[in-house]
Amino acid sequence: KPLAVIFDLDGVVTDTAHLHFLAWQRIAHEIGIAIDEQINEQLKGISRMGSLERILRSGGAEHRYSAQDKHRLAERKNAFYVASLQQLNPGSVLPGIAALLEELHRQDVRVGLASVSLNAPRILEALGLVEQFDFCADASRIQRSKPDPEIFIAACAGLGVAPANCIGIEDAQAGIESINASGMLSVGIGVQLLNADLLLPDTAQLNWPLLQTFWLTQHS
Ligand code: G16
Ligand code: MG
Repeated sequence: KPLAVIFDLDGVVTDTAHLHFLAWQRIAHEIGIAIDEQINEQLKGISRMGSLERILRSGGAEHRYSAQDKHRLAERKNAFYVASLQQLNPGSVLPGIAALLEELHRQDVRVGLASVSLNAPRILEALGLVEQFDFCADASRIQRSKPDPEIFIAACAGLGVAPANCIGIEDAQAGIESINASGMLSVGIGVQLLNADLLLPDTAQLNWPLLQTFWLTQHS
């Protein structure tokens, strides 16, 4: 069996993508850029500054702002986003996740978090899941965002488990690439992801027997 399972946060443990979108939409509107849910897909798993750069580019405004302006916009977006996190509670955990976390602990499988969100600790707190994670990679100490494997490798290192003994779970294409490059097995959540070693339509399908069977199939 795997020695550890490492989770992405947004899109796997809870759905904060819509809250990110609403906060970005507000900022974009203020500077005269219209964004729709389609661009939101491209922002999943992408860092805060990386997301802002993509939004500015989509409005042809990438050269209109200084580095300082961009920092101010990103900070303003984060203030809206953090305020909206107040709606999160234990009921906001995606289907199947709470039961899987409990079963992993019963099975003595280590549990890690690999989120690029600087708000990850407060989100886990709001969801009542702090105790369920043996180690959370610190997004502020990551040099290279997903699809680089750095954050998943940091989560493995913090758990003291080699990537070859881990499963990573992601809902974003950049995240699947990050897991694959780290040497872990990848589980994708969603229908449009490429290159996941196992692809499931949603988190409700996730459970320990399925992960165990998947692991055995990959190692036979
Ligand atoms: C999440 C979201 C991204 C967001 C990023 C940074 O990543 O998917 O849309 O831009 O975190 O978040 P923050 O602005 O809170 O630092 P993940 O890795 O949890 O999917
Ligand atoms: Mg995600």
